Amino acid sequence: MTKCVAVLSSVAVLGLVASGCGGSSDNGSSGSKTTAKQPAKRPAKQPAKSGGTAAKTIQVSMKNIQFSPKSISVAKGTTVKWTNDEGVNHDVTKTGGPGPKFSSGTGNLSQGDTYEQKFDTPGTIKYVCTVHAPGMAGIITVK
Ligand SMILES: [Cu+2]
Repeated sequence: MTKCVAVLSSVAVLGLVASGCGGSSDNGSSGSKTTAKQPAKRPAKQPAKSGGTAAKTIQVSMKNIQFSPKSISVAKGTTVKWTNDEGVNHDVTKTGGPGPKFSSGTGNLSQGDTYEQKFDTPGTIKYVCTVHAPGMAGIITVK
């Protein structure tokens, strides 16, 4: 089929329609798009950076033996990313609310470490740093 692509390419350069290449459905991904410009390499598979409203990430800092912000409200499907911003080990461990349990592992987040968790189930999730609980706790409201 590579030969066919090459022919198709050169035909396209000549400005002719590629009808002579044994059917148009051969190159499955082309669909109705007529952008046959780079037939050799095909990096067009990348889903164009998951922007949009669905895949969002909210940052929470761990600083002064607190989560900051302590309470956040996020849309369903949001990922929360915690970052330890001080030289004290912390962790992120769910203590209540809907959805799956999660924990970064007791006290295993050193300075600069991050932990991510996605929230798909609406409700109020409570979590703590088990090292500094109950003083170091946070709430995530998923809508
Ligand atoms: Cu802590």
